[in-house]
Amino acid sequence: MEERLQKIRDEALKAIPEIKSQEEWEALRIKYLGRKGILPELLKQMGSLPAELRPRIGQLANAVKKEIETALNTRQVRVPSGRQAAPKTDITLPGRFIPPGKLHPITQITSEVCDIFERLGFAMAEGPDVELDYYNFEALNIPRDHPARDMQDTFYISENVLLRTHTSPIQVRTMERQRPPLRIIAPGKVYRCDSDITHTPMFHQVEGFMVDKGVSFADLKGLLTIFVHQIFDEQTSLRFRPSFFPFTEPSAEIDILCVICRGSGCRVCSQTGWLEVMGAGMVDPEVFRMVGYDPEEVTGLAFGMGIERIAMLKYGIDDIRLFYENNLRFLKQF
Ligand code: 2NL
Repeated sequence: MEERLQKIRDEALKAIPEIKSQEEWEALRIKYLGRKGILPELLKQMGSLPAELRPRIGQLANAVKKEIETALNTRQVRVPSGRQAAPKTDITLPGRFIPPGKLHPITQITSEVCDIFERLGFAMAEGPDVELDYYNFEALNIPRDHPARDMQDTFYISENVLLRTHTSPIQVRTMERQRPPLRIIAPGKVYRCDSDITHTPMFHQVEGFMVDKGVSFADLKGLLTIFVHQIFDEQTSLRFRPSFFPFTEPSAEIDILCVICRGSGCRVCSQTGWLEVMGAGMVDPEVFRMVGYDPEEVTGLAFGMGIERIAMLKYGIDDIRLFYENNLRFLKQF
C-alpha cells in the first residue's frame, strides 16, 4: 500500500508540470482527486487493512492527496484557457458618441434669475410644495373671503393643507426663523387649479424680498431695473403701474418695453408696446406684525415673477405647454 501511494504521487507530480490546457488540468484533477479518482478509491480500501497499519497509511494517503492538490492549484493559475484570456481592445477605434444632457429651459432661467440676485447679495431659500393654509394665505394678509382662497383656484389637500399657490410662504418661514436684515430669493414650483393656453396647473415662480431699516420704494425700482437690464438687455426699459396685492402696500405691476416690437405695437404686446413681467411692492405692515417684526422699525420690498413668462418672452415662445411636453426637438434648442 505504501509503495502504491508513493508511485501515484511520483506519477502525478511528474504529469502536472506538463499540463498544457484547462482541459488537461481538469482531466488530471478528475483522475487523481475526482469522486471515482485514484486516491479516493484507495482510501476506500483502508478498511481492509490491519488496524495497526491504518493510522500510518491514512496519514500518508492524506499527505499525498494534499501534495497533488497543491501542485494542481499552483499549476492552474499559470494555464489561462482561451476562454479566460481577456479580449484585446482596439484602442484606435473611434469612441461611441454620448450626447451631452442639458438643463431644462425653465431650470436655466430660474438659475439665471437667482444668479442675478445672488450677485446683489440675496441668499437663496427653499420650502415645501405642500404647505399650511397659514403660511400660504393667513400670514400674508389674504383674508378668508379672498377669491384666491376659493376651492376653484387652490388645490386643497385638507382644510388646512394645500399646494402652495406662490413661493411667498418660503419668505414667511424665513422671517419666523431669522431677524432683519434679510435678503432672500425664493424659487420653486407653484400650483393653481387652472388650465388653458396661457395657464398650467403647475408653474414656476421666483420671489424676492429685502427687509431692513430704511428700505424704500427707490431700492425696489433700482433692484428691478438692474434685474431687467441683466435678464433681457440694457435697452429694455421698464415702467411701474399702480396695482394691488393684499401683502404689499403700495403695490405695483412692472411692464417692460415689448421685446418684439420695442414699443411700436405688435400682436405679442396687444399693440400697447409694453409687456407685464412681474408684481412688486412694499411689504404690508400687517405681514410684519404676523411674524413679530416691528413695522415702525423695519420696512421691506418684495417682488414676484413667473419663470415661464420670462422664458417665453426671452426666447419668443408662444405656447406655455411646450415646456411640459418633453419634445426633444423643442428642448434641444436651449
Ligand atoms: C406676481 C406678484 C408678488 C410678493 C409677490 C411678497 C412676499 C412676502 C411679503 C410680501 Cl413674504 N410680498 N411677495 C409681493 C408682491 C408681488 O408677486 O405677480 N407674481 C407672479
